[in-house]
Amino acid sequence: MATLSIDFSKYHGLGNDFILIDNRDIEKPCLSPQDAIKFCDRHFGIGADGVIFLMSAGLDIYKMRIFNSDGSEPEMCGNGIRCLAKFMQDLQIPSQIPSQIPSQGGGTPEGNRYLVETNAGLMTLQLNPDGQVTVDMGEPRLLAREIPTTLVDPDRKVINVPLEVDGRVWDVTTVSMGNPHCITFVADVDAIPLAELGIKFEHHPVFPQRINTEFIEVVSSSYIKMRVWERGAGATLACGTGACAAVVAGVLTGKCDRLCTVNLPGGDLQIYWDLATNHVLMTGTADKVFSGIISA
Ligand code: ZDP
Repeated sequence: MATLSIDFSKYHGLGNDFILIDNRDIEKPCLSPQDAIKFCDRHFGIGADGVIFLMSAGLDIYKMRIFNSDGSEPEMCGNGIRCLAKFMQDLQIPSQIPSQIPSQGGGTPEGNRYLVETNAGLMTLQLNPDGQVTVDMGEPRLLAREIPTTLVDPDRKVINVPLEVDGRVWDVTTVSMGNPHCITFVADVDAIPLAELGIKFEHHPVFPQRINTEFIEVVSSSYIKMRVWERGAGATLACGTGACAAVVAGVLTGKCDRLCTVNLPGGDLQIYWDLATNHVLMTGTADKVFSGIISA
């Protein structure tokens, strides 16, 4: 007998794909982590890297929650939050703050702007007239205890620190964008055995909350190529928080400009780490694929 009947929409940001659910009317996510595992399955379910819930945290206050495809709950999700911005616009939720983008014809400014709470803090989402979404991802966190990692003393930063994984020493830089990232610069990202290494980084004992791992090839100071192994989701076509973390690591190690394009298997993201505010801005696409009803 059917026990569930839930409307959902499928979106993706550069091929990083999510099941989005309007969960504003109830306090808890309407799916359990076990349901998330089931519906994310690409053969026995809808197929996705995660499930995202649009929650209401009070009158006109929105919150994002997300389950990875393994049922774990990360603090934040960069590609997912761009999809959420599109989802909120498609639900005709009015702009919460005045747009910063002047209209072409001099009338009402274009592009909804939303404020969304996450477990990594408050994010500002801007829908751009060209269809892309810019998210103010807030400040990167760099201290070892904020990642968290035991690689160095808790109040120090991990910038180019040697770490042995799979019998090889890698110089790593760690950055938290709310969720933890370990960045390694390599000569050729396509030569990296991603699945084999990624799982070993993810479960390395120096990362008590596990880790997302990004391998970066610097093509130029304003263009880098990234391959990612995500905590709880494995190899994905893109990772928004990872792209932000990679540019922060690139700036800290003198390899990247503050404005940098990150090429991922699913496409490009523009990242800007603003010196004046210390905030990281991420711009990229987010697209709807289809809607349906979960009935199980
Ligand atoms: O931190 C984690 O456990 C990630 N798997 C969360 C998802 C991150 C994501 N790929 C992104 O774009 O930031 C969705």
